Amino acid sequence: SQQQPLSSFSNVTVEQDGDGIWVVTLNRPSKRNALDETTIEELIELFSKAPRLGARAIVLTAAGDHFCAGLDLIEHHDKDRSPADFMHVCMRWHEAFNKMEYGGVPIIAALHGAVVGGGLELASAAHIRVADQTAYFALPEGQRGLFTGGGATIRVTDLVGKARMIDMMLTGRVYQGQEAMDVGLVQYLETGSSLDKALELARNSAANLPLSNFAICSAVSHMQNMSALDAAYSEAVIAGVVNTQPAARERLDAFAKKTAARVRPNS
Ligand code: 1HE
Repeated sequence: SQQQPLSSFSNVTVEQDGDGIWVVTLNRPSKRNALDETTIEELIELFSKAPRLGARAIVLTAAGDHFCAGLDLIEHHDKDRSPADFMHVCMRWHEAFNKMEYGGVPIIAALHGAVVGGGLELASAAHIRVADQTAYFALPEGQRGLFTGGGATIRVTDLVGKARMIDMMLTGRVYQGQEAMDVGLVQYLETGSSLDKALELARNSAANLPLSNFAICSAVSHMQNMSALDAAYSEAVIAGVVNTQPAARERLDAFAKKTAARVRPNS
């Protein structure tokens, strides 16, 4: 069936170039891009549709001085939600972030300013994180009388390990700069613009065959949820499909004819 186009969003903007590079911008800077229910619904639609609307790589960025302040605390305060209400809120966050992590299209988060609480949960659902010198990371939920509900217990723990995760949650510890790199919160730390670097990485990733990227940006995550035995089986099946794709033939021919680039150390 024909894929429906994107709705017009109020809190998120989407720019697409002719090569399938999408730039998705959280666009509620006056509220530091806090994640309200509307934004989460927009992210669900966007990341559900993007793989079938031709996105080859997506850069996730944000307007204003901060990437994202996490859960919209004012909305949460005003709605005075019940446990069931908030459970359903969290289920929608999981829907959005799972669409990102398992959707098969590379997502590169370009980070600056506060990347805190649910903002860090959002960033951790991307496949690559790039920080600039202003970016800082924390989980202030404990201090606010809250708990993470958007997947941090899984994804941030995967990035930094259990001991650092519990320390961040208990003490509100802030990571930034080289330390954020060293603990694994980000993969790139830029002296210049994180957006420029994320765009470069997106273009590089988009030069891979889409089926390879689909496997990279879904299979690794799925395999983490499996036993080693099932993961090895799945890897064999996926490699069977990906590594025999007709589109790979030309790249293999180039290697055989010695015209393909060789892997060399960084200069
Ligand atoms: C907000 C939010 C928000 C700002 N919800 N409205 N997250 C936090 O605990 C982070 C809370 N926010 C902050 O610590 C700071 O706002 C920032 C470091 C992000 C930015 O500081 P600053 O000085 O630039 O801005 P500000 O003056 O604090 O806020 C500017 C406006 O943004 C103000 O609104 P205004 O209408 O009074 O102008 C703030 O109310 C608004 N704002 N952050 C709503 N978070 C699924 S569970 C997830 C659990 C969590 O994510 S807990 C949240 C953790």
